[in-house]
Amino acid sequence: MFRFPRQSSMSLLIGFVFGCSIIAILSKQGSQRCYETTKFNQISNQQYKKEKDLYDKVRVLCWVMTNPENHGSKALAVKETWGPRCNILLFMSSVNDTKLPTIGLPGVGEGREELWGKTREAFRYVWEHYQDEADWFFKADDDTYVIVENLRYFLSAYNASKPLYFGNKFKLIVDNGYISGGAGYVLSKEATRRFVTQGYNNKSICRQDHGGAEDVEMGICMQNLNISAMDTRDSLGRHRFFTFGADFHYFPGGMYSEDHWHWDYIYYPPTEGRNCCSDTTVSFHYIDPNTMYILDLFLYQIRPYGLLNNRPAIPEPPPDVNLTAPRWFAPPKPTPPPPPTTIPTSTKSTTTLKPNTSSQTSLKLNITSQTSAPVTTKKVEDQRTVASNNTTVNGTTAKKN
Ligand SMILES: *[C@@H]1O[C@H](CO)[C@@H](O)[C@H](O)[C@H]1NC(C)=O
Ligand SMILES: *[C@@H]1O[C@H](CO)[C@@H](O)[C@H](O)[C@H]1NC(C)=O
Ligand SMILES: *[C@@H]1O[C@H](CO)[C@@H](O)[C@H](O)[C@H]1NC(C)=O
Ligand SMILES: *[C@@H]1O[C@H](CO)[C@@H](O)[C@H](O)[C@H]1NC(C)=O
Ligand SMILES: *[C@@H]1O[C@H](CO)[C@@H](O)[C@H](O)[C@H]1NC(C)=O
Ligand SMILES: *[C@@H]1O[C@H](CO)[C@@H](O)[C@H](O)[C@H]1NC(C)=O
Ligand SMILES: *[C@@H]1O[C@H](CO)[C@@H](O)[C@H](O)[C@H]1NC(C)=O
Ligand SMILES: *[C@@H]1O[C@H](CO)[C@@H](O)[C@H](O)[C@H]1NC(C)=O
Ligand SMILES: *[C@@H]1O[C@H](CO)[C@@H](O)[C@H](O)[C@H]1NC(C)=O
Ligand SMILES: CC(=O)N[C@H]1CO[C@H](CO)[C@@H](O)[C@@H]1O
Repeated sequence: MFRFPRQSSMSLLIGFVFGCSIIAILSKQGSQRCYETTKFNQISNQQYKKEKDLYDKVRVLCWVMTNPENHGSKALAVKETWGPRCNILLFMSSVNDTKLPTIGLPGVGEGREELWGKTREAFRYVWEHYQDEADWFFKADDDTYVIVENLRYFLSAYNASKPLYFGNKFKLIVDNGYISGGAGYVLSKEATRRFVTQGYNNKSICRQDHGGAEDVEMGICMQNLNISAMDTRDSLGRHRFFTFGADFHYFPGGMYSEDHWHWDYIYYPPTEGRNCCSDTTVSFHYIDPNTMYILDLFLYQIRPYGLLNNRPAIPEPPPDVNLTAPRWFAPPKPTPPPPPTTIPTSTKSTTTLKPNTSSQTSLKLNITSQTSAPVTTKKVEDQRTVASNNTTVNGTTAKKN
């Protein structure tokens, strides 16, 4: 119910204040005030004019998973930063809160065990109320930061009448892979239609109760509905949807030096350093409210003088355009060097450092060669691929081999 005009920050602000008072008047708690919007982001008119062609062509409804505890903090930060850039912005919660405002989904509780139930109900809600007003239906958490313009740009290459869904793909559990929840995922109109009209009420397609891991249940559902979990990397193999913040993906160590679960889940090779992230990155996760405001400051206000933007009109296809790439697996860990035993104390440190350093370097080199040439990963793909999960998906149809 919370929409934003597109052209000027002034009307944005007016629309917000006005919308809020309407809600306050309509609701019985007329005295309830909107949340303070002192930090409300100023989006320049120019930004929106430039992007206007896509704003109208690639209409994105964003719904944000939140809960009463976060309405005035995390969800508010979304509302004051990236949220209004969506064509339609909705906050889904277990209670109606006229201040944000939120939609209190009926019959839905709070807590991790309810996330799938909330997701089911939220998609049903947006389909019932907004099916004609959006082409894409994007789910985000209240700690996901989204660059909505890049989401539109990326989606502009696809047809919303096809059964597709997009995000950061994980390789486990679901044959075709499933999209991780934290970075957000977007369903095409056709995918949303199938979910609500075919999956929602059919227990052989989608889980009917509220339990289970939200993103996994959605992945199973999508697969049963023949909806493809797409590759969202750019043509250079750099990711666009991130399960963590940029620093985690940028700096080696986050995933590379320890047994991080993400390492075992990610479907496509991870990328790090300056090449961690696509120029047209869409989302980061685990972003606290303050960081959202700072990201907004750097992305929408501060501008280095004289930069050119030479992006092609439509993004180049991702490396795995036909969804035939096998799952990526981490290179084997180097075996730890034997503990030094008879080395005098004076030389101990230097000697023990050597095997450590060299093994780490070789590990990194192997990673680098994979990430810098994503097209060759098929060849490089190691022999530990799980044969039992071999599934080929072509564009819109999924077939188990
Ligand atoms: C929120 O309000 C709507 C509309 O009045 C109502 O249908 C819904 O049941 C309410 N949700 C909750 C959780 O009370
Ligand atoms: C999009 O897909 C639908 C259904 O497959 C098709 O009818 C339509 O022509 C496509 N639109 C474009 C622009 O390709
Ligand atoms: C549920 O889905 C299955 C598998 O697609 C289908 O055979 C069955 O007819 C569906 N049931 C209903 C009630 O639509
Ligand atoms: C999915 O595709 C398979 C094979 O083409 C087909 O048998 C099945 O009915 C489809 N399921 C749905 C829900 O469309
Ligand atoms: C992917 O599919 C397109 C269209 O079906 C086809 O032209 C292209 O050759 C395929 N690419 C690969 C790598 O299979
Ligand atoms: C090097 O190896 C030693 C023992 O194998 C270990 O305690 C230490 O943490 C390692 N250092 C680094 C930087 O990995
Ligand atoms: C790195 O690649 C080289 C050459 O392909 C190989 O010999 C070495 O075992 C690999 N190292 C790791 C840690 O996979
Ligand atoms: C997995 O699928 C690929 C592509 O269809 C095929 O080349 C390969 O032989 C399959 N592997 C197994 C173990 O079925
Ligand atoms: C998948 O696409 C490839 C290349 O376009 C084609 O050869 C193959 O027949 C397709 N498989 C299915 C199941 O549609
Ligand atoms: C992975 C797959 O085939 N789907 C299955 C993926 O592999 C594991 C192990 O075979 C199974 O548990 C899954 O059901």
